[in-house]
Amino acid sequence: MVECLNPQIPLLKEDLPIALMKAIKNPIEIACTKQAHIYDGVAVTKWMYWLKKTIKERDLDELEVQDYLEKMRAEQPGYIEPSFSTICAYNANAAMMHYQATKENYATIQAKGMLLVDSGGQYLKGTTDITRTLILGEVPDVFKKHFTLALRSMLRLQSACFLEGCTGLNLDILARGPLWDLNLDYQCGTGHGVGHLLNVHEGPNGFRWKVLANRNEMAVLKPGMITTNEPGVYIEGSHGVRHENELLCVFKEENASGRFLTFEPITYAPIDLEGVQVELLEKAEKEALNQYHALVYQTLAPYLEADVQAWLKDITRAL
Ligand SMILES: [Mn+2]
Repeated sequence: MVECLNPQIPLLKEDLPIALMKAIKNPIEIACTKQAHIYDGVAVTKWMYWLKKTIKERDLDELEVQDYLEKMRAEQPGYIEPSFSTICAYNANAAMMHYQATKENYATIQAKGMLLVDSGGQYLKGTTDITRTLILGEVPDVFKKHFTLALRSMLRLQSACFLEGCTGLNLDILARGPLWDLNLDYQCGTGHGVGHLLNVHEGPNGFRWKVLANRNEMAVLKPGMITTNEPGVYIEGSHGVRHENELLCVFKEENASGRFLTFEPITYAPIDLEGVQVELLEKAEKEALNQYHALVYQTLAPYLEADVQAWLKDITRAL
């Protein structure tokens, strides 16, 4: 029981069975949400192609860039609306985790620096949430260093293999470890559950390192759960980078040691290789990136016109 404004009506604070029924997606929800992610990936890829091409020709601004992404999503089958307000943040703006460009306050984007865009869509087939950080031209070396660091974090969690019984608290260090090694951190969770054509933030599953009494994200990870994986590096007054894929928890193998689970990324969009410093990637991380990019290309190519497809082929090339 918890306190309530009207003490005559106590609130029940128990885990209700419906929370897990929502969080563990059934086979139809999984098949549909994968289709929604393909549509979303097509929209994001077309938008990235446009952005990379257009910024070489003229300046853009944060509002125009986010409007174009919305336009690409609106062309997709069953698209309804954004799943949350888009964060389109240039250079130092990206260091503010919840920055929002407005008509009164937005930045001009030039063919240099880095752009972070966190966005998602509600489709009849499901809900998406994706972040990509794009290199727009010349950037200081430290931007690429942090781009690669956040990517290592994302890839390590995406590649996790773990015993059933783990919560997001057990696995968070896989993402946060590379940052902690350098005395860096991001002041937020690593990821959250995603609803099926429902809230883009949905408990009880999530990835975070800290036990917070007022949050219920201690759920044991189960096959069928979908959780975002979105580590980042934020340097106040300078830049911010975040890479976000959604992960579907799946069964891997059962043996004498127990029941092993792993993740399958269900976000299909390229990582901007222009930001990657290959020499900073460990062997397994490089393999995970190549494997992910092969999946992205194979999944999206049939939906793309020749020019976008050729661009995607190049940006997803194996390192
Ligand atoms: Mn998210």
